[in-house]
Amino acid sequence: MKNLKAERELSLDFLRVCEAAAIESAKTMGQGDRKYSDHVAVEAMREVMDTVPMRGRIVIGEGERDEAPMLYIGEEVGGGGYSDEVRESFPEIDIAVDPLEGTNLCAVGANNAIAVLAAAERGGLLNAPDIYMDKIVVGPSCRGAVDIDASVKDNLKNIARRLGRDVDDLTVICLDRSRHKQIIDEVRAAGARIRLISDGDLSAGIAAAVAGTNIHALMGIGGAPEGVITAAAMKCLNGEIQAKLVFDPERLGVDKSKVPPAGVVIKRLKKMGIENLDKVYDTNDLAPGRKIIFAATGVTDGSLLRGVRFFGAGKRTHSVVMTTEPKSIRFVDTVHVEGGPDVVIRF
Ligand code: VTB
Repeated sequence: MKNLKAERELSLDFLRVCEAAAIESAKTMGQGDRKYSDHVAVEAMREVMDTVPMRGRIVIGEGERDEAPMLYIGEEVGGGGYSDEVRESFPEIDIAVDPLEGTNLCAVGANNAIAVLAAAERGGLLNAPDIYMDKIVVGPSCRGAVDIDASVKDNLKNIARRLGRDVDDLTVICLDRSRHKQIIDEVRAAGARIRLISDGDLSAGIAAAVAGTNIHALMGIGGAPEGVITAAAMKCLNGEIQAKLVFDPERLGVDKSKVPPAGVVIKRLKKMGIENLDKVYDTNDLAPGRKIIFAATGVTDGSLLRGVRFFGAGKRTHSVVMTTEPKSIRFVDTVHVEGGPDVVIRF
């Protein structure tokens, strides 16, 4: 009972963490400086994170210790201001953060930038390397109906069957990258519709798992860290992700000088204990935790969340907070009142 209470409260603490990051980055929306937008999100997230009553450890963050001053992998967070004795009683939590998912989106004021994190008991989130990952994400009705190694055509046929509709009635979401030419061609040939996005395959994956968003699957290669956070969301939403690590520059369609050679990455992966490079990761491999908490706040308007609104005497944020124990999904509309007693709050 005590743990259940602690988890519920932690989820609301993590809500505050995401709200703070979203507000600070939203202030920079459209300024065309993605690095700065990210920087303020990281600072705000880190500051509030430290007030959370937990013994937290970052497992997915802004990079390795020597390349990121804050929220680096392995950093211990939380429990600030409490005595060591009190801290000892706090739960041990692993955390994956993306303080600003879609830095470019925020920099140009485009849709679907979010501040997001996932948390779990120790070991509950895969310490994924910061490389690319091929993914397929679907919602609850299509769990078990897709296979990342199958053709796009077969996957679409199975999704359509589960959803009781024709393939033409499906919409696939995909990052607009040259590496996805084949997927895009195959979706078009199958007769389904497609939404190409410039960035943000994490919020796109979540949209694919929520009915009513008019997105039925996410396909293609994005970041591996985003894949882990997506998996945490899938555990809460009963959706499914299947994924494979990708490091071959040919497949990524990127300039070879921009990514480390495959040999170097393979060495790094082996050092991390990843032996099977072709492994298909499912939802549980990426987020094995039993007690998952997922929180996200809209920075700019999106398909699931509204962006931060500023109204002189305060701010309004829109978030989703989900937990697996108990299974709950809360959409939270918070008014952060800053003005005096005469401030009017609108419905
Ligand atoms: C991916 C995707 C992210 O950036 O990491 C992408 O997972 C980067 O891909 O959601 P490229 O290197 O091809 O640009 C995001 O889209 C975040 O904006």
